Amino acid sequence: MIKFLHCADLHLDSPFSLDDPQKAEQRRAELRGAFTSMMLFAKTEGVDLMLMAGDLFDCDYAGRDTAALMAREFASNPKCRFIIAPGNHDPYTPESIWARFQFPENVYIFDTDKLSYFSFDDIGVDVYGYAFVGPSMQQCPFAGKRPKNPERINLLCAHGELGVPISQYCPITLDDVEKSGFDYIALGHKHNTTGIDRVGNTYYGYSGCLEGRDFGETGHKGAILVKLEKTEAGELHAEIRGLRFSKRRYEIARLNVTGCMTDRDIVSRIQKIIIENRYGPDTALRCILEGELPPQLSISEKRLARSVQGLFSIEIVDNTVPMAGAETLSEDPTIRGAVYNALLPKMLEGTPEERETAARALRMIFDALAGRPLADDA
Ligand SMILES: [Mn+2]
Repeated sequence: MIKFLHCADLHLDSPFSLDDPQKAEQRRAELRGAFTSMMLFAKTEGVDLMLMAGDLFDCDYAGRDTAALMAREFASNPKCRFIIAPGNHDPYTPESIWARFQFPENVYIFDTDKLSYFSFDDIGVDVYGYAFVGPSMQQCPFAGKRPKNPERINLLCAHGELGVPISQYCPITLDDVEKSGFDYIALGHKHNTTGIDRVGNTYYGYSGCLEGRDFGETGHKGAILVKLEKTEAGELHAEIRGLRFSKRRYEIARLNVTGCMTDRDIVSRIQKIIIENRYGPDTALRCILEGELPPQLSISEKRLARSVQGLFSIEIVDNTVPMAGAETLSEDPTIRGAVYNALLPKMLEGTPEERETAARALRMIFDALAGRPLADDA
């Protein structure tokens, strides 16, 4: 039986998208922390191999100190072989860190866009792979190819885009996977894990990234631990487990706030979904407010965000419509009723932008008529 970890898309040193630059810097440090946690796990678990399926760096941001950190981590676990298949963000070029930096002996880096492999005779494993040698790749290097020694455990470590035939990032078809003859294909490129599936005799899938970097990459992130055994008859037994290494997670919640009369009502509903979903100090939350609110309640996204407790950070998006009490408003003989009736069709049937503008206009006018200071969005 062999044991390996499958990870990808570390994007070490990449910038984080968060409003607060201090928190973005903290996130960069935490990403390195997630990486070292994974390395510590590999050591204590005694994995034989680590398959790293590309985009370990964002190439514009790859610092030598981060390369040095990686090299130190690799060297501290000499029993584990680290196999790296450079991706579209960290392609193997003569100037790249892969070519120029001296990595320890237990690190194996694919350096061409043709399929090649490393043999590990002591554990009966061949690891195939290839490298991006530039920011894009039009063809799948393993399409129509098969491993040389079918009786061995044959793994593929690869960066590419599965199921997108016109992809610029190494288009891979399910047919390529099914006919490949590999026992396990460790893919990188998609930041949200797909889980590991099986087609024909091949396990395949995306591990996802180690830490989410924005609201497009929600949920816990990590790597995949695989235990594989191949019998003499060529039968495959696999135990596959997703592991969490991320320190934080991005989450998006939609919240209907119809019935709320004050800021405090809205904040207490937000606190309620935080508890229900077990969001906590590890969570960067985007909370999208929906539903109908009294027109005189002027929402400030920033002010609401400052009142919410218990999260790493929160971003509030106000998609509500000022509607409650509409019956009386539409009959209001003053300018309030006239404005309301004029904006109502846009608020009900407009495009999302028109609805937002109409709702904002209504609140501003009502605020102005009531002599309230305008909603503070600063
Ligand atoms: Mn990629």
